[in-house]
Amino acid sequence: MAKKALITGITGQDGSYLAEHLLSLGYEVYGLIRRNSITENQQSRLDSIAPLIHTEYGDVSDVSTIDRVMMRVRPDEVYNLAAQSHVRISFDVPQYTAQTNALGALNVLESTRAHSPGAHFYQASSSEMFGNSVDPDGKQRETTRMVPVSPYGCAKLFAFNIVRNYRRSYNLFASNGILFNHESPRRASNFVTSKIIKNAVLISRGKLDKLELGNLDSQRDWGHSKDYVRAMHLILQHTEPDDFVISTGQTHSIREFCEIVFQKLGLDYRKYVVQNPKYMRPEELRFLCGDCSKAKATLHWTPTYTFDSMIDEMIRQWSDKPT
Ligand code: G4F
Repeated sequence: MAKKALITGITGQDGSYLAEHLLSLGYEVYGLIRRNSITENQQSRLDSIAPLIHTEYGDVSDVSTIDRVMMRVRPDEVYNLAAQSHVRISFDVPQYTAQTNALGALNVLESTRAHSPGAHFYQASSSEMFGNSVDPDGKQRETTRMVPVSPYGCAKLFAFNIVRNYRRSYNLFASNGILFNHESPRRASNFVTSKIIKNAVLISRGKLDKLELGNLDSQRDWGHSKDYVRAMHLILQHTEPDDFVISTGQTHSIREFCEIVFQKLGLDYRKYVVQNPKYMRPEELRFLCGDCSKAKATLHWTPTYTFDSMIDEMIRQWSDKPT
């Protein structure tokens, strides 16, 4: 019989790639969709697989819907990807962020414990939980201290810890993937990689003359979402529940990212990129570079995209859009 997977946050970048990956492995895929007043585009990332998956309106903050879906589906695997995923916006909506990212995760976990206790549970934990902690070798790993610097990171840290607590207290198969930044053509354009690429393409066409950004000196370890959803699945196939860093081990500043993208389009970023304090954060996470040796050794996970091939794919996608 086909395994059943329930994905919260299925309409997002990771949710949609994960659904495609699980379908390719023969899973029956169920997804929770948060109702939005603008239906257009809301499920556009799922367009190609819509007839193959089962979706239901729900929200991780609404326990009754989670329980109802959990009881009906009784999934073998639960992937909790639903979140308010934008770090800067979490400073504007800290309570909503905590409700969704912290209590929402607890709601899904508690519902799994109550109605599908044998299910393997995946929590989308984040490198934002580390804050500005870095090990002496310049990396972050599973054992690095977590001292978050944003409401988003604080809420994610609660979810991370409650997953570990439920694992030990109730013997649940509950695991955390500590994912570093991951991008793709499906990344929303208010995250920095998509924003830079989308606007650099517009500039190259003469449709725009400036790109306003915030902090250009922070550094991120950027991988590709498609590689990272494979890791999510592998984490739940492991013999025991555990926590894994998923990263590339390479880091670049936002400035370098601009330089590379503009160069690929035949432009000099220094002529177009300006800073606007509006995009700065009250507290910034300055540096991320993950050590994913544990995932490589235990799960035999390796990324297939390079930094360059990821950028090229994103540039192609934005270049193909009519303007
Ligand atoms: O693309 P970002 O908004 O991603 P951020 O904040 O690192 O968060 C992403 O990665 C986390 C994993 O560590 C996830 F948990 C989270 O859900 C999300 O996917 O910003 C990246 C960097 C930051 O340092 C930011 O200050 O880019 C800098 N930046 C500079 N100008 C900007 C801008 N970020 C955005 N979004 N917009 C700007 O104009």
